[in-house]
Amino acid sequence: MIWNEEYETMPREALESIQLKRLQQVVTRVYQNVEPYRKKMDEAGIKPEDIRELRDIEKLPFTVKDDLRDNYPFGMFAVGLEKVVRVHASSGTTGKPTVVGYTKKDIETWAELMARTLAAAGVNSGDVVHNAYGYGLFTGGLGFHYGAERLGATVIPISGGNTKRQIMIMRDFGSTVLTCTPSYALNIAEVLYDSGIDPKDLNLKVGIFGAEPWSPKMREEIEKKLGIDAVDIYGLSEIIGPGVSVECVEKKEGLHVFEDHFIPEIIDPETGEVLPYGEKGELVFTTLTKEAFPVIRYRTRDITRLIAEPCICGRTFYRMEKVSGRSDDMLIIRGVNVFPSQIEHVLMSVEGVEPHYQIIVDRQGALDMMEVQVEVSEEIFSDEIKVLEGLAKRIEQDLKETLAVSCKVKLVEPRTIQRSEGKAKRVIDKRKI
Ligand code: DLL
Repeated sequence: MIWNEEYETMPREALESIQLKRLQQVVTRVYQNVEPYRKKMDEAGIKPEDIRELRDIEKLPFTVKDDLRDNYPFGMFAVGLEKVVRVHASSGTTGKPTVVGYTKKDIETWAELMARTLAAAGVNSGDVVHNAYGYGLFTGGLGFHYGAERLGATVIPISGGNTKRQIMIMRDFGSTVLTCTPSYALNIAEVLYDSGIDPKDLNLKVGIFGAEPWSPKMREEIEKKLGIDAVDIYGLSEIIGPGVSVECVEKKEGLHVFEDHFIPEIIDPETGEVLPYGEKGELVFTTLTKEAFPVIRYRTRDITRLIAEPCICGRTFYRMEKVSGRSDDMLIIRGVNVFPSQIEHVLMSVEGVEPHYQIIVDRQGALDMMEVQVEVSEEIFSDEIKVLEGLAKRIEQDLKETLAVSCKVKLVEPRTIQRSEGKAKRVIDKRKI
């Protein structure tokens, strides 16, 4: 179902004229109200009047996470706190969190975008949404909550954790929609099987999973184990939270970006150049309508490409391909660039290997060492040592072929790698400590 036909199926030309008008407005607003933006634009010799066509966006300076840190906590808000009705924050890997703010109207916009998101996944007012994203400073819980209410669905604000109780509630309340991270969905599936409950006894029909990268193979696993459609949702606190882009359940291929509110660009992460249409690179977003915390050309570090091809669902918004990794997630192992997503891809193509793994990086003397710990199924684990060793060797070879660097593979007993209740921690890099 399409929640907002008028905007979501708007002809491109009309959409682009709205985008230009809104871009001019937001650039003027940040220039007038947010000192760090004014300073950067003055340094670059750009005035709001220089934005005459959409392509002029390329003249504007980028915004990066450090800009937000340097102006912690509220220094990049474009309105006074008396207009801010909510703050959220995302915990970075280092130091202080990134703080974002919303006016009353921003909360309205967000609820609208999340209603569109849920509708794209096939949710309607008769559905019971089991919302297991974390409630709190994280944007996931409350983002979905407001969207589900706007749509008129019944929302269960369960938040993350206490998986057994989640399952009881899911069964007793007849939840039809599951919203959580993909790693937590797998965790729930596992506990479900342990409790001897057949997923068919539940009412679940669809899950909307995001907030972390997950491979197409992981989707297959979740869909099979829970007997549902699994749809990908993308977003980040700096832009609004969840509700930046989502797959439609009709196609499940590429996430429609809500382009009437956000302009996406793809740049070369090394040079900052905008890449020609269709190329893979770093995703950059400009918000067009946000009042409290507008952002101009924010570098997400997420790697993807844009798809302009029309979609069977009827939405005219461009799609972004499933995020394949982050430019700053890249590990450098003995000089070779390695992405965790490449490792996941290799692991998931091996029979008997479970989707639970962890990558441990350490340094021995001057040499980087990488160990991939991965769970195998009960059957494999109870096999002879020789069989296990053979399998580990095979995965080591496959990884070496893909990554061009060698690593050690350790097959571990089922259920030994810590399960996630929110975003999974895949990499432990001991070199930095
Ligand atoms: O994770 C917002 C969100 C909540 C999205 C619930 C979807 C569902 P942050 O905590 O600020 O916000 O983290 C943002 O998470 O830059 C990506 O690296 C990653 N990420 C989010 N969604 C996806 C996805 C929320 N579908 C960061 N695929 C982003 C891959 C994702 N990575």
